[in-house]
Amino acid sequence: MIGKKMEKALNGHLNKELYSAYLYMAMSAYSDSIGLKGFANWFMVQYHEEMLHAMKIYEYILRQGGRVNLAAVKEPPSDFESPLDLFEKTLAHEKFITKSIHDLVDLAIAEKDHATQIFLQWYVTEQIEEEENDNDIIAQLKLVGAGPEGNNGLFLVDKDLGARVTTVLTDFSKGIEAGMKAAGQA
Ligand code: OFO
Repeated sequence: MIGKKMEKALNGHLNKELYSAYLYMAMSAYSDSIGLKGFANWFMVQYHEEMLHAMKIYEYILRQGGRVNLAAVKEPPSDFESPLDLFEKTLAHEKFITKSIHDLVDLAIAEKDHATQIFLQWYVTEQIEEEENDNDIIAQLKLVGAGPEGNNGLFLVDKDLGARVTTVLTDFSKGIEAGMKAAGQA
Protein backbone atom coordinates (compact mmCIF):
# COMPACT_ATOMS: atom_id res chain seq x y z
CA MET A 1 0.00 0.00 0.00
CA ILE A 2 1.34 3.43 -0.90
CA GLY A 3 0.05 6.78 0.33
CA LYS A 4 -1.76 9.24 -1.93
CA LYS A 5 1.19 11.65 -1.94
CA MET A 6 3.56 8.92 -3.08
CA GLU A 7 1.06 7.65 -5.65
CA LYS A 8 0.85 11.15 -7.16
CA ALA A 9 4.63 11.57 -7.17
CA LEU A 10 5.18 8.15 -8.79
CA ASN A 11 2.59 8.96 -11.46
CA GLY A 12 4.43 12.23 -12.09
CA HIS A 13 7.69 10.39 -12.55
CA LEU A 14 6.04 7.77 -14.77
CA ASN A 15 5.12 10.63 -17.10
CA LYS A 16 8.74 11.84 -17.14
CA GLU A 17 10.00 8.37 -18.10
CA LEU A 18 7.42 8.22 -20.91
CA TYR A 19 8.68 11.63 -22.06
CA SER A 20 12.24 10.24 -22.00
CA ALA A 21 11.13 7.48 -24.39
CA TYR A 22 9.39 10.04 -26.61
CA LEU A 23 12.44 12.35 -26.58
CA TYR A 24 14.81 9.56 -27.59
CA MET A 25 12.44 8.43 -30.31
CA ALA A 26 12.55 12.01 -31.65
CA MET A 27 16.34 11.96 -31.46
CA SER A 28 16.40 8.63 -33.29
CA ALA A 29 14.24 10.05 -36.08
CA TYR A 30 16.45 13.15 -36.35
CA SER A 31 19.62 11.03 -36.46
CA ASP A 32 18.15 8.86 -39.20
CA SER A 33 17.17 11.94 -41.21
CA ILE A 34 20.78 13.22 -41.26
CA GLY A 35 22.22 9.83 -42.23
CA LEU A 36 23.48 8.77 -38.80
CA LYS A 37 21.95 5.29 -38.68
CA GLY A 38 24.13 4.21 -35.76
CA PHE A 39 22.95 7.16 -33.67
CA ALA A 40 19.39 6.33 -34.71
CA ASN A 41 19.91 2.77 -33.47
CA TRP A 42 21.39 3.93 -30.15
CA PHE A 43 18.48 6.24 -29.45
CA MET A 44 15.89 3.61 -30.39
CA VAL A 45 17.54 1.15 -27.99
CA GLN A 46 17.37 3.91 -25.39
CA TYR A 47 13.67 4.36 -26.22
CA HIS A 48 13.09 0.71 -25.23
CA GLU A 49 15.05 1.17 -22.01
CA GLU A 50 12.91 4.17 -21.08
CA MET A 51 9.71 2.25 -21.75
CA LEU A 52 10.93 -0.38 -19.30
CA HIS A 53 11.70 2.35 -16.73
CA ALA A 54 8.17 3.68 -17.18
CA MET A 55 6.54 0.25 -17.01
CA LYS A 56 8.39 -0.72 -13.84
CA ILE A 57 6.73 2.27 -12.11
CA TYR A 58 3.36 1.51 -13.72
CA GLU A 59 3.53 -2.05 -12.39
CA TYR A 60 4.78 -0.98 -8.95
CA ILE A 61 1.88 1.45 -8.47
CA LEU A 62 -0.62 -1.27 -9.38
CA ARG A 63 1.04 -3.93 -7.21
CA GLN A 64 0.84 -1.52 -4.30
CA GLY A 65 -2.91 -1.11 -4.80
CA GLY A 66 -2.54 2.41 -6.26
CA ARG A 67 -4.07 4.03 -9.32
CA VAL A 68 -2.13 4.72 -12.51
CA ASN A 69 -2.99 8.14 -13.96
CA LEU A 70 -1.62 8.67 -17.44
CA ALA A 71 -1.21 12.39 -18.12
CA ALA A 72 -0.40 13.93 -21.53
CA VAL A 73 3.17 13.45 -22.64
CA LYS A 74 4.92 16.68 -23.64
CA GLU A 75 5.97 17.14 -27.27
CA PRO A 76 9.72 16.60 -27.70
CA PRO A 77 11.89 18.81 -29.95
CA SER A 78 12.36 17.48 -33.47
CA ASP A 79 15.40 19.54 -34.49
CA PHE A 80 18.89 19.46 -33.06
CA GLU A 81 22.05 21.38 -33.84
CA SER A 82 24.63 18.61 -34.19
CA PRO A 83 25.48 15.04 -33.08
CA LEU A 84 27.16 16.55 -30.01
CA ASP A 85 24.04 18.59 -29.26
CA LEU A 86 21.98 15.36 -29.20
CA PHE A 87 24.07 13.90 -26.42
CA GLU A 88 24.49 17.14 -24.49
CA LYS A 89 20.70 17.42 -24.43
CA THR A 90 20.46 13.73 -23.48
CA LEU A 91 22.81 14.26 -20.53
CA ALA A 92 20.93 17.38 -19.40
CA HIS A 93 17.67 15.42 -19.54
CA GLU A 94 19.15 12.50 -17.60
CA LYS A 95 20.34 14.90 -14.87
CA PHE A 96 16.76 16.15 -14.64
CA ILE A 97 15.53 12.53 -14.29
CA THR A 98 18.16 11.78 -11.64
CA LYS A 99 16.96 14.79 -9.63
CA SER A 100 13.36 13.61 -9.96
CA ILE A 101 14.31 10.15 -8.65
CA HIS A 102 16.25 11.63 -5.75
CA ASP A 103 13.20 13.77 -4.88
CA LEU A 104 11.09 10.57 -4.86
CA VAL A 105 13.58 8.90 -2.51
CA ASP A 106 13.45 11.96 -0.21
CA LEU A 107 9.66 11.72 -0.20
CA ALA A 108 9.75 7.97 0.53
CA ILE A 109 12.05 8.64 3.49
CA ALA A 110 9.82 11.46 4.77
CA GLU A 111 6.75 9.23 4.42
CA LYS A 112 8.54 6.28 6.08
CA ASP A 113 7.62 4.28 2.97
CA HIS A 114 10.28 1.57 3.14
CA ALA A 115 8.96 -0.50 0.22
CA THR A 116 9.14 2.46 -2.16
CA GLN A 117 12.59 3.37 -0.88
CA ILE A 118 13.80 -0.12 -1.78
CA PHE A 119 11.98 -0.04 -5.14
CA LEU A 120 13.66 3.26 -6.03
CA GLN A 121 17.17 2.01 -5.36
CA TRP A 122 17.20 0.32 -8.78
CA TYR A 123 16.58 3.73 -10.40
CA VAL A 124 19.25 5.47 -8.32
CA THR A 125 21.82 2.95 -9.58
CA GLU A 126 20.48 3.00 -13.15
CA GLN A 127 20.89 6.78 -13.34
CA ILE A 128 24.61 6.50 -12.54
CA GLU A 129 24.95 4.30 -15.65
CA GLU A 130 22.74 6.56 -17.78
CA GLU A 131 24.81 9.67 -17.04
CA GLU A 132 28.09 7.76 -17.38
CA ASN A 133 27.11 6.46 -20.85
CA ASP A 134 26.21 9.96 -22.01
CA ASN A 135 29.42 11.47 -20.62
CA ASP A 136 31.47 8.79 -22.41
CA ILE A 137 29.79 9.45 -25.74
CA ILE A 138 30.12 13.24 -25.31
CA ALA A 139 33.84 12.77 -24.65
CA GLN A 140 34.19 10.68 -27.83
CA LEU A 141 32.29 13.22 -29.89
CA LYS A 142 34.48 16.03 -28.57
CA LEU A 143 37.57 14.00 -29.43
CA VAL A 144 36.47 13.63 -33.04
CA GLY A 145 35.27 17.24 -33.15
CA ALA A 146 31.72 16.35 -34.09
CA GLY A 147 30.31 19.84 -34.07
CA PRO A 148 27.87 21.15 -36.69
CA GLU A 149 30.56 20.71 -39.39
CA GLY A 150 31.08 16.97 -38.71
CA ASN A 151 34.13 14.95 -39.82
CA ASN A 152 35.39 11.43 -40.55
CA GLY A 153 35.74 10.44 -36.90
CA LEU A 154 31.99 10.79 -36.66
CA PHE A 155 31.63 7.82 -38.98
CA LEU A 156 33.47 5.61 -36.46
CA VAL A 157 31.35 6.82 -33.53
CA ASP A 158 28.24 6.17 -35.63
CA LYS A 159 29.45 2.62 -36.31
CA ASP A 160 30.04 2.10 -32.61
CA LEU A 161 26.60 3.39 -31.63
CA GLY A 162 25.08 1.16 -34.30
CA ALA A 163 26.35 -1.91 -32.44
CA ARG A 164 24.15 -1.29 -29.39
CA VAL A 165 21.40 -3.88 -29.01
CA THR A 166 18.19 -3.97 -27.01
CA THR A 167 18.61 -6.33 -24.08
CA VAL A 168 15.69 -5.18 -21.94
CA LEU A 169 12.18 -6.59 -21.94
CA THR A 170 9.95 -4.99 -24.58
CA ASP A 171 6.74 -7.02 -24.16
CA PHE A 172 4.91 -6.03 -20.99
CA SER A 173 1.69 -7.93 -21.60
CA LYS A 174 2.38 -10.54 -18.89
CA GLY A 175 4.00 -8.15 -16.44
CA ILE A 176 7.69 -7.48 -16.01
CA GLU A 177 8.70 -10.40 -13.79
CA ALA A 178 6.85 -13.05 -15.80
CA GLY A 179 7.96 -11.43 -19.06
CA MET A 180 11.61 -11.52 -17.99
CA LYS A 181 11.29 -15.18 -16.96
CA ALA A 182 9.72 -16.05 -20.31
CA ALA A 183 12.53 -14.18 -22.10
CA GLY A 184 15.14 -16.02 -20.03
CA GLN A 185 16.23 -12.80 -18.34
CA ALA A 186 15.39 -13.78 -14.76
FE1 OFO B 1 14.82 6.43 -17.41
O1 OFO B 1 16.56 6.88 -17.45
FE2 OFO B 1 16.74 7.93 -18.90
O2 OFO B 1 15.42 9.07 -18.68
